[in-house]
Amino acid sequence: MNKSKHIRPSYALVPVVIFLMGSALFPRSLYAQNPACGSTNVPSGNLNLSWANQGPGFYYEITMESNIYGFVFVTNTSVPSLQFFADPGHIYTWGVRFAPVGTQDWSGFFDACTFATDCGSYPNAPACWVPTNYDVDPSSCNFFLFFGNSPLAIDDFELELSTDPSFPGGQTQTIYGSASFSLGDYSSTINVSNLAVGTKFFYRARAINDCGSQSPWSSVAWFHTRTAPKTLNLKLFLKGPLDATTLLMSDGLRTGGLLQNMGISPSVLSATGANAIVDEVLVWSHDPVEQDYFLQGWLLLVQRDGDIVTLAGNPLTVALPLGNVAFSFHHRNHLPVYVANPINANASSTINLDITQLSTPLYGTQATATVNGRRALWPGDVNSDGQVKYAGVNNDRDVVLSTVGGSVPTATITGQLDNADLNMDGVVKYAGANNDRDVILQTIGGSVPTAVRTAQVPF
Ligand SMILES: [Ca+2]
Ligand SMILES: [Ca+2]
Ligand SMILES: [Ca+2]
Repeated sequence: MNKSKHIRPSYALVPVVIFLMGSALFPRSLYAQNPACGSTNVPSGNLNLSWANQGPGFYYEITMESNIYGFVFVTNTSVPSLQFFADPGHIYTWGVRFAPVGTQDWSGFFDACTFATDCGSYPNAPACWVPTNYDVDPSSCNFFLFFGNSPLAIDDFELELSTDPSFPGGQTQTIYGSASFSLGDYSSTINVSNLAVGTKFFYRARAINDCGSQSPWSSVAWFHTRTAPKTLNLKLFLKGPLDATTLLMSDGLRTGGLLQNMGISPSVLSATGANAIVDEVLVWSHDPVEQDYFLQGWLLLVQRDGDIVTLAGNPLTVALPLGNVAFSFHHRNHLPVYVANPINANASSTINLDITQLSTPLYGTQATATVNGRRALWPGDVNSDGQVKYAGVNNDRDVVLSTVGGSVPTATITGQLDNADLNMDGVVKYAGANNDRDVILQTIGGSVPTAVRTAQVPF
């Protein structure tokens, strides 16, 4: 059933001339019994080939060609019959020769015998599996179609693509593909490039067999291509390094030389003042319906004044999923946040999302700390498990202690970029002024050591 028709060479039935010598040794003739030579409208599908029995002591070699695929197979059998899958709409030519068991003393082939198959039943409608989401790359989109578990003799498929779900002529792109299955995998992928940006497309597919018979259309699927590039003006505060009076974050990691080798542009890393770099942050876009579906993620930098920029120091400018998009913001030792109101990415060329403003709704309850009337991400998740814990199993405080050596609480570690440095001053400190342990205690409420603060995100 593996057709592989595009790679198999076509060569004429091996027979006659080469095996004249064998024919002379074994002059008996073989006769096709089923299908009879010259048969037409032979039912396609599983077909039992049979020929004149030569009795015990002989085995047979069968050679099969089709007018569409060329050479199909050559195989041996010890009985005078062979089951074979006949595709619809083919003209098959086959031959059989025989030899005593254990020898290669072949007889001649019987005269080339030809039969034609019917058109078979229409193939089942395929299913359109991919794409289905809002974030399809318009420059290169793979369509993934599935043709059922036993697709009889599907040869090609037809894919229609339109912005109108009724697929009107003149507004519909038609793409033909070859369904070259491998055994057990009845799916096909076809790539379409240069789709329009920021557009909702509908698509459907149908299968075509070798007779040209078409299956019904699949059900209609749809997807959105990404928008044209948008500029994202993003802003957040990390409470760990945030000065509550000036509302500027410390750039102690940068001044301590701990942000080297991160691929940050030198001019960006050397900036001082409000635009000095504090640390890396990660921003993700999400499907606003399937909120745990991460679409795209970007590794970015946060400045002392909260502005989020690329490693080259610019606002993020990217193509986004068409329609509503949600965003989440992450930092390695602060709890992440998820923006509750999805943003319509197609509405304008610029998106402003300021997580420091109390007026920006976030998912969950107390998703951030409030510092001087502004929002700031909760610090203290040293072990990056989405919770800030001061006591008990997997708590974050013990990690701070073990980072400074585990036994002498007044020990400190400097010169390392470490998650335990929660106030991000370049020093890991468990006790004394400006220690990192108290940051954990403040985040969980400051009074009940067993309290736990959990990230307010829907994933
Ligand atoms: Ca700035
Ligand atoms: Ca934790
Ligand atoms: Ca510190």
